[in-house]
Amino acid sequence: EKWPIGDEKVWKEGIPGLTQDTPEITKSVVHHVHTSLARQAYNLDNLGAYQAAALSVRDNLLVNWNDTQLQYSRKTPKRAYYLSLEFLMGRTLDNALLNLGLKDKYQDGITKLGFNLEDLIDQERDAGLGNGGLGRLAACYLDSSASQELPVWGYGLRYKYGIFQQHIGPDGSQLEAPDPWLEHDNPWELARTDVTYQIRFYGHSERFEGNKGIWSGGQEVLAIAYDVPIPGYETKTTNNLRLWESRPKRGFDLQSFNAGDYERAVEASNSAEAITSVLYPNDHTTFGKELRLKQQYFWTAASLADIIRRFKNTDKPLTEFPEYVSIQLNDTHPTLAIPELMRILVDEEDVPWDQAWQITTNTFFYTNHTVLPEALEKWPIPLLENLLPRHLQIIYDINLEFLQAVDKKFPGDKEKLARMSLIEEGFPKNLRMANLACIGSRKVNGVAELHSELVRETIMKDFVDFYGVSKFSNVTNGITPRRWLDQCNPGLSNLISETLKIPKAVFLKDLYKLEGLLEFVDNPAFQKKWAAVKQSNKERLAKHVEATLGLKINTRAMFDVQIKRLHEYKRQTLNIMGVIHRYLTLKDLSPAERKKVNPKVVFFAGKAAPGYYIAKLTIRLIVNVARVINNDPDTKDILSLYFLPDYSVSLAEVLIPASDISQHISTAGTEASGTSNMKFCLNGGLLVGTVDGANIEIAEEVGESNVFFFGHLTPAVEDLRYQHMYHPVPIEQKCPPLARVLNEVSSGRFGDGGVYEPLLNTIRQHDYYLLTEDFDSYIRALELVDEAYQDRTEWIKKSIRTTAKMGKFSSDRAIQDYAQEYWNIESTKVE
Ligand code: T68
Repeated sequence: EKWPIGDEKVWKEGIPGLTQDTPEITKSVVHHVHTSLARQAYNLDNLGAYQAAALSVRDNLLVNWNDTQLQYSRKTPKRAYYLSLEFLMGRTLDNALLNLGLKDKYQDGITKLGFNLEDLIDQERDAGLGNGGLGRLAACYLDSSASQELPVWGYGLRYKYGIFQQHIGPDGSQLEAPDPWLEHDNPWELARTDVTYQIRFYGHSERFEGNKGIWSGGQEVLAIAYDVPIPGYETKTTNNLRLWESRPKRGFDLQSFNAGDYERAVEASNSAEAITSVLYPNDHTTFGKELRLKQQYFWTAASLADIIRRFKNTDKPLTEFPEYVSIQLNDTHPTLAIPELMRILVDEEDVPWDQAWQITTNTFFYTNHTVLPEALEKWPIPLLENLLPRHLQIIYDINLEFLQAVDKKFPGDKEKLARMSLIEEGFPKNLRMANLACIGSRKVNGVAELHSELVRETIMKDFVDFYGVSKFSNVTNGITPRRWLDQCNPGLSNLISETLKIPKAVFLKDLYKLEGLLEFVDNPAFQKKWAAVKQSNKERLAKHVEATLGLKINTRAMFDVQIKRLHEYKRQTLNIMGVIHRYLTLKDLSPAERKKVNPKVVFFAGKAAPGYYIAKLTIRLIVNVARVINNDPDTKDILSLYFLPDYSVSLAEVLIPASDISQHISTAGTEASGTSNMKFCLNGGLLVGTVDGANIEIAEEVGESNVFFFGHLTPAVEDLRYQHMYHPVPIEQKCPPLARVLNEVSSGRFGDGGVYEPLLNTIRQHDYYLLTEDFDSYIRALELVDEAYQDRTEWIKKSIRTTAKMGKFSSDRAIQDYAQEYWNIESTKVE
């Protein structure tokens, strides 16, 4: 290969290397202080020092990034692309240092410069470009792909505002504020103003023979690429997360209006920028807002254009596209990529329709994350017709052909046709995104065994009959042990390494190695060290809470944690009713009896969608119950309750390692997987939970005697709901202890009772999430937890066994499943 430009030697001498030793590191940090920041030692604060350190680390990432990308373009391995509207990355500095293996060196250098690395790490704002599990899963998968040297890129949106900041108002209610994560320059991204695409909206579509069409007119918006390097652990491989920002097309809008319309021109430019301005904070509901649909199309169209341009650089024919490209759809949000690829192939590349469909259905893979009916995405047809007229035609053509095939296989089954159609009848008609994602993809998967079975038996039942069951499989979720063990719990990670006498990298790359801990379960000296790590994590959490909220926490108590989005199906309400029940029970005891009770601290954290009234009321109830309980001299030493505001990845990193027990208590069959359950267990916390999602597989691994299960099983749920609907029994009869709790809330024991009536009524009336059915066994499970915690040695053994059996839940395993079973990609070593 010939050197493309100038003097090769001069060029090569100029290529930067990695800054690997302390003098090089301090030099590069000082360099960034003086040049990138134009500051000096005299006026440098922690924030400035963080920024300079981050820029210095970024230099290292980019050196590796360049080598990786050059390798990919030279060797043209098959690549996979992970399309996700959310990437909940959290902070980067600490993670990048650990993956690069440079944390100690930077610690040294930063100390020499007069700063403390941990303080600098704390300066970073979370990249909160996601709502919860789905977005964090995407982040873990990027880490695992890079760590296993797999050619995987992520594609998403660069929201100006990520998930809102949560504040708690004087009455205990959630208040939302915009998340200013880009207020200071973001050192972890690189604007690629040369990588841009024009994305069309509105306009009109003409049709020609052979399903061809032309889409023109309307409005064009520019997509600009921002690249975020994704370093693998202990490898040079550094992959890319490409996030798109929307901008007005320069010149176009301003010229297309005459001088008198200047204000409208400016409005048009504002509306272009609005597309990527904010992350939608609604999880598990469909909203039907035009701007959200615009986000989805803008992002899928820019990503596909980019993928196709890269493929075309290889000079291979488009018929070979699926041999070089696999695209994973993270939920239905990127499903418009299916008609968009068809449009590009048929309208722009002159590929015959049938061949285009062949290419498309061999390229895409669809992951479902929920079976809750209200969460299945639907888009009003009139909205689509207006915004994406050509895509709607393509969707109709796909639907026609598909329904003809269904009719051929199941002649005359009109109801089946109606259920399977891409279009749901009604006023307005709706596009069913899950149906489109399914028929446009090679494989459909759920995220835990039970969930995948429910996908096959409920929402995809007709499709299983039509395609055969082999199209529908399971990939159980996983979490990255780099962030969720080593980074968040260095004490435990060190102890494991020292005990197993292996470097951390061995088990951080092969999590099954943790099984070696089983040998030490009965070793008293090890048990003691294990308990000491948990204790110091509890103290770290207490310190954090004292510093941020000014509250003092009893670190001798059992720590019980429920942290996740607020949702009725996740049943934070069950938890808070359980806390009130405990409080009432303690109040009934004599002072002497109370002295014998083991203290417990209950933590909640999580955000509610701003328009989700019942979820917000639940927060308000928790906060106000906390105010009463924590100030009651009878009980405050044995029971306290905290709602920690503004839950985030960074807060999770402090909470999870400190938990003794955590709650995963969704109504059976509603939580697709859950991933924090895996994080708690990896950090030696035990679970109390329902027989749902990944809880089941965790219990399979660690043994049921190490998990506190309760509640009805999935097959019972449907019938119980039917009973509640048609043969309701008053709650006083059904569940007297819960009735008592509701009455105490109603009667104003925790502030104005009337406020909570709508929340209480969800339980008293249909009780769709079956709190009254599960309350007794829930309370019993918590009693068993209390008993088990009394025998501290036995508890520690359970804790060790739990961590030891978490191998399966590494996202490395999950990504291997995707890479081998679906994408057919292989790892590529970067020289
Ligand atoms: C979660 N889904 C599942 N959705 O609830 C959880 N939805 O069980 C699972 O472990 C996790 O996905 C990973 O598979 C979500 O987090 C959303 O956040 C969401 C966002 C927008 C629209 C719909």
